[in-house]
Amino acid sequence: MRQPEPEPQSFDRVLSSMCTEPHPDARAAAERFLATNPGDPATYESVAELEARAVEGLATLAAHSAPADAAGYVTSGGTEANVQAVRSARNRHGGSDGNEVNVVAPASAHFSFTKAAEVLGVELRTVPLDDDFRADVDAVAAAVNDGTALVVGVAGSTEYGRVDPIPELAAIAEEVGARFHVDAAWGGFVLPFTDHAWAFADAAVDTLTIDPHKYGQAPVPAGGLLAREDAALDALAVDTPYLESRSQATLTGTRSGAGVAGAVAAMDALWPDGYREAAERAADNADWLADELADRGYRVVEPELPLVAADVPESEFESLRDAGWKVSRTGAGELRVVCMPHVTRSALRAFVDDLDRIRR
Ligand code: 0PR
Repeated sequence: MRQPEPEPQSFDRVLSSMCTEPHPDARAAAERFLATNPGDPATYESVAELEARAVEGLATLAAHSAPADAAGYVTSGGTEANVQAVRSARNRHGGSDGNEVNVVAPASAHFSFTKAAEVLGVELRTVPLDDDFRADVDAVAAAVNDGTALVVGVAGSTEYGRVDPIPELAAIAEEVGARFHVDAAWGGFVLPFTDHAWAFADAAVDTLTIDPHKYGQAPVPAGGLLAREDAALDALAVDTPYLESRSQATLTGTRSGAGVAGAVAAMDALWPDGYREAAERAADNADWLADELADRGYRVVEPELPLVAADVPESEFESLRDAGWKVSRTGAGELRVVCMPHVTRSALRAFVDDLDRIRR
């Protein structure tokens, strides 16, 4: 018997996700390319052409200029991009020949780096943050050595939306002959409209994660990996003897053509004005919410990018969840609200009204 189809989650009360409603053009493009596989570019030629445009678009964001040139591809989310950045650096540092290599990352780095270290057999050296949740530069300098294949900086951290001191971290990596990777999976589509130094234009960044399916308003699972040099991708290539294309640098084999086409359509529709407007609206919303929470006596972590964290007691947090709000908590237990494009001011007002009702 056919079961009734469940409805997808409505975004009305989703305040903790880094996914968002895709742009209508992106949704339409994704549907058209649902059955295509960019992993076989000799067969699915048009989606392969689209992927080159996606990389050019992402490179434009990361270089602050157009036209921009970078190697890269559309990954399955930020996790694949981060795993591949670690894998590329490991291989280029001799780690695939049995040498022991390590990766140095701030404690704020996403858990995908833990997965990468485990799968790739590299040591992950996690270093402490400063008192504003950014990588502590001195701690990073103390942790690197000759075996360091990769230093990681985060531009838009998952828990607090912080941007690490990217140029300083790049300099440390360079000094010890390590590669430097920036994880801008979430921040990448907001940062071009701020004055943060975070990307190819600002520092010697070797590889960069920047996900269209987060702030880029593309459909899941469109992540992005960029590399300054082709050699970073060459270090990932394996032979593919029975395909017309002779090698493959991606981690997954069959990939989402919908993600690729959706990413291009979203960037065509929104870069740069649409993304600028979304970033400005999100920043205003985050500031507004931070003020409202501070006015009510909560300790609020000042938003830097559009993400608000505040100390809200467990019982109130649970009541907000019971009221249908999809909120989450940081590792330290603070309520976390990610002001994605679907999060409107009126939704935040309703959220604060519910909080007031709960507190009474
Ligand atoms: N890098 C950063 C800085 C991230 O924040 C994330 C995901 C990743 C890498 C990994 O990206 P993928 O999840 O695309 O592989 N950050 C969110 C998180 O872990 C992901 C997320 C998205 C969680 C949507 C919930 C959700 O509904 O919180």
